[in-house]
Amino acid sequence: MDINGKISQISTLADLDALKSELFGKKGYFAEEFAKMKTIPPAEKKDFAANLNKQKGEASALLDSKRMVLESEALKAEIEAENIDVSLFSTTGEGSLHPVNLAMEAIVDYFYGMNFELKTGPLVEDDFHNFEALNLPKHHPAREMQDTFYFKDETLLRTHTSPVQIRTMVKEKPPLKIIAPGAVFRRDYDLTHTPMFHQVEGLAVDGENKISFANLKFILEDFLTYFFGDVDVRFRPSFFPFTEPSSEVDISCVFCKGKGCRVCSHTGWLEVLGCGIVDPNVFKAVGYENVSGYAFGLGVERFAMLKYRISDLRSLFEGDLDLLEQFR
Ligand code: 2U9
Repeated sequence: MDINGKISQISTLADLDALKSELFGKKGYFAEEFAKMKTIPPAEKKDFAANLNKQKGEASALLDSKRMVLESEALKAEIEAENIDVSLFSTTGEGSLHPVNLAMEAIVDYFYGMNFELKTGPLVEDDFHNFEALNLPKHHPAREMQDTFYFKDETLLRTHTSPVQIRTMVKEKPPLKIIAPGAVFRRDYDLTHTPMFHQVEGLAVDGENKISFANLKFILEDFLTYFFGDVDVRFRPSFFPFTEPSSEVDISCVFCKGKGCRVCSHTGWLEVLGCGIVDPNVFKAVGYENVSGYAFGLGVERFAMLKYRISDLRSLFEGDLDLLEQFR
């Protein structure tokens, strides 16, 4: 029998299985050939058997490699049939930016228009850029508020976008005005906190005594009325390790216009960002001398929720089409 010829003609896995039983089955070719041993003269038996075993081994190996080829062709055909062409037009409607990205773009647009330069940096950071340079030395209790995810090589997921400002100052000379948007990570998970969220932080640095709290108040009041419309803005003293003095900033409640409701806990105010005059220790860490500066930071999810009246933070992370389609 021309076994090689038969195997080379096979084009489907079903044909292959059929040929396999034709060759190796109980009443198959090799069974019948071995049965002929009885009639072979004793002197020729050894050669006959050796030849047959060789044929059998070769046929088995050929069938195995043919099976591999046919199976990979079948898999390729299956993948090609299932292939999704992401460049095709949608039949269900156009996509849209996620509300967090919409808010982030609106925030960045404002500061871009105010001559701030856009900067980004790595999500996996080291201790120096994320903590040490920001006046948060090892074992400082303020680190507990920003616990994060650590890797074995002492790198970590950044807890704020501040390392972007540190990297910029290490590389570039003052004066500078920069805005740093992006994802940040913290060991937090409850109704109002997620392990990943987005921040936009800003930093302005110029010569000694050139930048004051008045400059900071102006830009944030202007920005908040640009973003939220006609709101009142109030500054409250606070503490951050990287700024001194520091302040938290509230806007009059966008839901009740300051009258007091459940969202603002009947205070009439909503806390929206933190800011301050950059602590001299931060400038020392990056080798800046005789400078002054202001910095601020905000959580983009909170801005998106207040602007678009989204009540549950978790809905921003669920890919819920009922929510997302409203932003088309
Ligand atoms: C450098 C120096 C100072 C950035 C600042 C805050 C205050 C702040 C929070 C807002 C809501 C974090 O996302 S949030 O939870 N941020 O309150 N951020 S000052 O200060 C800096 C940054 C970089 C070099």
